[in-house]
Order: sequence, then C-alpha cells, then structure tokens
Amino acid sequence: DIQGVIFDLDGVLTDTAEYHYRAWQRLADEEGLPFDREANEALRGISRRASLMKIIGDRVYSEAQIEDMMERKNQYYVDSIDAISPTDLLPGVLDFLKEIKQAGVKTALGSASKNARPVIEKLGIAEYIDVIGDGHSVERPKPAPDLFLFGANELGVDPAACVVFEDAAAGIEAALAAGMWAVGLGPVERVGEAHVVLSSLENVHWADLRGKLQQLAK
Ligand code: G16
Ligand code: MG
Repeated sequence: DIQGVIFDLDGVLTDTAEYHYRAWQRLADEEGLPFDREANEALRGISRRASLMKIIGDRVYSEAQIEDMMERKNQYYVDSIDAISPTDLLPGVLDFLKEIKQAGVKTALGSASKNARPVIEKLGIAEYIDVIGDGHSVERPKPAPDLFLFGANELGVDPAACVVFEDAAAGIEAALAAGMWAVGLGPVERVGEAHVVLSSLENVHWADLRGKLQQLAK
C-alpha cells in the first residue's frame, strides 16, 4: 500500500515556472542570447545549470562567466518569489494535501530548486510537508532517481510504497528509475510515461487515486 507521497514543486504545487521564465528572459536579454516563452518550455524541471546550458547553446563562456550568469538569474528569481502567497497554490492542491494528511500518509518535496524551502513557506503549506528534498539534497539532478530516493529514505518509506507527482518528463523518468509510482500532471505528450496521467490536482481525491494504483499493482 502507498505510505509516502512525493511532490515536485514547480508545475505541481505552484507555477514558479513563470518567475523562472522572467528571470531567464531578463538574463538572456542582458546577454543578447535568443530566448522566448517557447524556448523556456524546454527548461521545465531541469536544474539551474542545465537550463543555462540550453540557453547559451554552442556559445563559449568561461566557468566564471557561467557562474556569474547563474547567480544573476537566481537573484532576479529570488527577488520575484518574495511576492508568493497561498493564492499561488495550483487548483486542488490544498484540499489534496489535507486529504493526504488526514489519511496518515507521509509527504516529501522533491524539487530541483535550491529555493524550494522559502517557496513552500510563502505558499503556507509547510505544515503539510514532512521532508524537504530540494536542490541542496543530492548531487545528481532528475532524471536520476537520487532526489526521490532521498525523500523516501528521509520518510523511512520503501520506494515501492511511494508515489511521485510530477509535471516534467525528466521527473517521471526519475520516479520510475526510483521504482516508485508516478502520477503525471499535464499533457500525455509530456508525462505519458507515468502510471496515471491527470490534467491537474483539482477534484482529485486521495482515496480514488490510491484505489487506482492498487488496481494497477494487481
Ligand atoms: C524547478 C524548475 C526549474 C528550475 C529548477 C532549479 O524545478 O522547474 O525551471 O531550473 O527548479 O531551480 P533553482 O534555480 O531555484 O535552484 P522543480 O523540480 O521544482 O520542478
Ligand atoms: Mg516541475
């Protein structure tokens, strides 16, 4: 039976993607690098460094310049998340977190972001998250399973008894590599590898979902 739930942050609990996008756009404009909303889609769920690598493409920069650009983008992002509040929770998230807590299931965050903790606090959901796995927790980013395995380990739950909620292809891959159940949020073209695909957490009930996963396990 499922004993642990692991949530990705961006695209699952809230849409920090918009803030990441604006910060990258500002940096790209300063550097004269081509970038737009469409290009930003490819950055979904991937680490800060991997994102920058996609933006700079085959242009050559020194490690010092790369670090300076990552630092600048992060400063823009950190400034912008200051305004996050509980109204930034995605539809259905709060009710779902309450149901899970009610059911006695443990929860972990599994976010690539080094800024995940302040975001969880500003969203007002810290009391619903037992363990925070973030960009500081492990070395290898998604699609490696490390971050989700970290969460399961901290929760003291067998990976096979965990379900991951993810909006990014790399995150679904990481969940499956960890031997966990995967619920994809978003279009099938993006998260179709997951065991269950949902458009959002709105009107999703833990008892139903748990039943569905138990059915798949047979
Ligand atoms: C998030 C975002 C990514 C971002 C990454 C690292 O991942 O989706 O766009 O690049 O975190 O964030 P930071 O630069 O704040 O460390 P997730 O895993 O929450 O979807
Ligand atoms: Mg995400």
